[in-house]
Amino acid sequence: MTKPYIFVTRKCSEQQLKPLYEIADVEMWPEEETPCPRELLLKKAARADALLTMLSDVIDKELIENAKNLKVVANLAVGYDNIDVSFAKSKGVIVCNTPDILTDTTADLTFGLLLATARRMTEAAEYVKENKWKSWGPLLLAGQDVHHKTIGIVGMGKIGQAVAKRATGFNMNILYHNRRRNIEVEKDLGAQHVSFDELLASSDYVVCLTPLTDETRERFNKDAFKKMKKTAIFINASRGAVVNEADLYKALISGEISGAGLDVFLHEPIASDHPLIQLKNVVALPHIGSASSETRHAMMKLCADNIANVLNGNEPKTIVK
Ligand code: 8YV
Repeated sequence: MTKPYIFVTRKCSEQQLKPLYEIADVEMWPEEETPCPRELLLKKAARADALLTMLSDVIDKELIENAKNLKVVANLAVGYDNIDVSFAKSKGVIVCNTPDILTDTTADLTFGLLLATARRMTEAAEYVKENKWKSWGPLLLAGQDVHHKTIGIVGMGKIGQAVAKRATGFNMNILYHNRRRNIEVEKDLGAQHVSFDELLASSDYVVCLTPLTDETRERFNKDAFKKMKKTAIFINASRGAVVNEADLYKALISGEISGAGLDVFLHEPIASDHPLIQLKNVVALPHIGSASSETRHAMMKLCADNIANVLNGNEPKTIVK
């Protein structure tokens, strides 16, 4: 019997993918940072039994339609907005993601980004490295406090809750907005559910952690930024497309809000001359929410286990429903 064929769209640790090498012919795109070109991905997918994919791979109708042997797509991410899940399902293709194991790592980064933006850490670090530190002034690089301020979390899923937990350590007042209220979170973390508008108006830090859906696309637009405090800092660790970047840029230069910490962008990688990332009051990161070595390795292993389970006729560990 011929072995199944698995295509892995980016260089991953072979050690973590061991369960796959034991049961299949595994081919891996050899680049760590450059995505597999679309044409090649289509070609590989056409004969693949399984794909291990990244957020940057578009797994759409065209690809799925032509992938006659495809049984499972394991996405190295908790999000799956790059995959046409309902079409995959209609073709009997199972979609898996990597929830839970990245929750704390992503919450650490999100809270760190909030701290870095509020306390102007990247600007201050550059100041030292660029040899600008010649003396000391009482308001030199003064940022704003985080402790005892109000954090407003939009999207109180697992990562949102983990961020809220961190905020309690900073004695923050916690507001949240979510499609569904979560009474447990309210009891455990003292978080208060409010409307989107109330959250915008009352928060010192507005933290976006929603998945990208038709409902959340460009939710942070000029109307939203207008409703925020002039001193507010906007943090985005979900998806770039939940923000209208032109509106965010205008809000930042006009002083409608005071700063932004962004780990995600509409087009990634963002162009180095993009006006948004030139601003002093913006801290920009290259989508590293889950990027600790431990977590990324665990994500690879989970993808491998999910694919192996499906190809062996078993239930995957984490399936997108
Ligand atoms: C990804 C993410 O893991 O999990 C997600 O949804 O956004 C990140 O943690 C990363 O972009 C690799 O695909």
